[in-house]
Amino acid sequence: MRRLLSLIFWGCLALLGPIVRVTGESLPIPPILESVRMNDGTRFFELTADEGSREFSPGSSTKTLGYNGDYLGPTIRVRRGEKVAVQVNNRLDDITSVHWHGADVPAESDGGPHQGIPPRDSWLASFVVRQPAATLWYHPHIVGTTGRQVYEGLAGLFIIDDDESDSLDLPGEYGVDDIPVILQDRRFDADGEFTYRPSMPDVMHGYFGNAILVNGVLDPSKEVPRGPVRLRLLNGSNSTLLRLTLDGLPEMAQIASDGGFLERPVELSHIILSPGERAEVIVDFSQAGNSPVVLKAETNRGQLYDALEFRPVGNTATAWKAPDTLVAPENIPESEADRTRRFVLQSGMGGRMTINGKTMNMRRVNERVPLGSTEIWEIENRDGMMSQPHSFHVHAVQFRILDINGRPPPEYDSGPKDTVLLWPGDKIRIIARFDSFPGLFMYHCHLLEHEDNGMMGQFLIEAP
Ligand SMILES: [Cu+2]
Repeated sequence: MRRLLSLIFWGCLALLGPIVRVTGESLPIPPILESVRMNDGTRFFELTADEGSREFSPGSSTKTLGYNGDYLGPTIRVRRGEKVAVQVNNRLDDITSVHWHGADVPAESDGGPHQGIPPRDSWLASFVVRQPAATLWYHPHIVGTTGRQVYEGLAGLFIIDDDESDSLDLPGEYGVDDIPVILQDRRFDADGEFTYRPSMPDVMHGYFGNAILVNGVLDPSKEVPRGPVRLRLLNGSNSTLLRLTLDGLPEMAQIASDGGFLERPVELSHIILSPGERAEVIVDFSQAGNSPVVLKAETNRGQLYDALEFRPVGNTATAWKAPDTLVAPENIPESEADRTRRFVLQSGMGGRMTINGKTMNMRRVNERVPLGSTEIWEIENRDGMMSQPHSFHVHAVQFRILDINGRPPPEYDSGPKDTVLLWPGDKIRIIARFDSFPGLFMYHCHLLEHEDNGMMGQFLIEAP
């Protein structure tokens, strides 16, 4: 049924034609952020959110937002065990915040709506990196304006390394054979500018675009070595689901999901990412022919984009030998769960987006979770009639999917996750240990128009 729904989504909604523009600009690689100082064993970073502008197509400039630049932000790269602190400066006219999506950090450093940074003010997040190697990301998280701020450019990658990932024989030269790929659809107008003016249907169904940006540019290309190349894929779109395939190679091997490595590489012909989700894949360009290989992105509106063109260079290498195992699986047995909570996602009249019938209220604690407990959260998308997918994100934990509509998850969805796609009518059970930090955290739909219009709640992790 779930597969059928997916086919219906990608098969029958092909109403809008593709926008094909081949400019072939070289793919920009977000720079690794240099730390500004070391102090008492803590590595300090600095991010500044500011206004800017960018010419996405020649001759037309769009107002944007960015961290330490005009659009998007640098990649923050840290090691497990490291003490880090990030000072965030807000040079916007609006309140903002920076949430470390997927990170296991204290509530006061989580960067959610309770850590808003007023205009011209700064905020310091500090934490010890406690979790395994993963590709996380960061973005604003203020109630009502997250969609606009992310859309206009505020987002960046947050990569964690550890000894285990170093010991694996995987491509790891950043920007060469280990390539960040931030995918975002945007709605450009006739003047070549993009604006964020969601109508009521946009709130209900998400602010869809008519072009796709990769690392902040249209139609880029990238020279790659003719061997295994690791892509760190992020769907950084506001509300658009992406189905990714390769034109020129039959498959790719997924090695990591949101929160880190899978047990073993999983060969896939396509990958579906909802907003906020990540996947790391190995693409073996030794198996490519002489033509470029194109990363194609199909949206749940049926648009098909040539998102990124890869041009393999160099001598033909031998085929990549995938490792048999990556990391030992860390499953949480269902028998360890202390309780089950239920969350029903549903759209209402007039764009009222609810979880368990309620819209987000900063003064309401929706759920109280005892520190150290293990819980099953059963999430249901009750928007079957509206054919509306949702993307459920939980702060503070990496969870495991127990089952999807009663069936165990596919292997690629069996690793650590912080965001999960729910097709209309889906019921998904996840399990997590809430054992890190006490404090107030968020759960919400990661379709940002839904989040901004109420589909969010708060849970308080309480120390005994
Ligand atoms: Cu939603």
